[in-house]
Amino acid sequence: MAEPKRRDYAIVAFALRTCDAALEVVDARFLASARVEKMERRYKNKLIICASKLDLYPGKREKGVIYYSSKTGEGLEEIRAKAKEIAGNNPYRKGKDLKIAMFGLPNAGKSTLLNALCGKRSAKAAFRAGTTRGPQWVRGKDDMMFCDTQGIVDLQEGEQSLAMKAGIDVSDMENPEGAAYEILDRAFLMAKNPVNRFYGVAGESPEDALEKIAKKRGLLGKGGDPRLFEAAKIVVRDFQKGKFAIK
Ligand SMILES: Nc1nc2c(ncn2[C@@H]2O[C@H](COP(=O)(O)OP(=O)(O)OP(=O)(O)O)[C@@H](O)[C@H]2O)c(=O)[nH]1
Ligand SMILES: [Mg+2]
Repeated sequence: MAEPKRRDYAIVAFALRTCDAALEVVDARFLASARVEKMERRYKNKLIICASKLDLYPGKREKGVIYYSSKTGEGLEEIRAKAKEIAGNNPYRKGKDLKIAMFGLPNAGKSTLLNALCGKRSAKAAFRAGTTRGPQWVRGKDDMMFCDTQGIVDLQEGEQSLAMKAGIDVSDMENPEGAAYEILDRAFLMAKNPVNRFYGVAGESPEDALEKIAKKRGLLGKGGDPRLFEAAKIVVRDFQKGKFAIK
């Protein structure tokens, strides 16, 4: 897996080098852990940090970050205005177009943001990390050109930590149980266990909860054993989609 990831980095870095403003798209729920610091440092002069999925995140807001929701439209105008300002001020800009490129982890919301800013559905967006495979330039209003890019991940990042930021699709995971137990462990520390509540089970421990979720969903193998691998995929995906929130 290392080679394609390295290639993705180089391709995205090229798009960022040639743009006048760089929009980093980070899921607001995972702002502390899901930023691509290497790119932030390299392109700090033209960087705008945009925290997506505000509709799924009622928490505290960090300074210097624009929070927005592609669902409700909140914050989009602020991003458009800031991008226009930074791109327009670039003294090295070539030509009339204001070139604005997106970057961030897979599934962060880059393609959806590009479509919202352009007012058309040009970029393919879907709930599957790895939907965008390469850069795509799309013309917006006011001489603005937007570039969608594929998601990038740290070469050293493991699948469990990536899953906790919704940056890997469960169908690509070798061990979804690892992430599911992390989610369940954290849910069990909360006063009103959001996982037990969401699935309508009375799990007494993380292990017991996963078994009960599997049974409730009819995920049973030979001899009636609960299929924990399948149940874990459901829990991780529902968590990634924001069906329940954990601290
Ligand atoms: N609730 C909510 N969902 C969002 C928002 N923005 C994006 N999404 C959802 O997040 C999922 C991923 O969105 P994409 O735009 O495809 O993400 P991406 O960053 O382009 O992903 P890759 O192409 O895999 O790198 C989709 O299911 C979107 O509908 C938002 O502001 N709020
Ligand atoms: Mg995309």
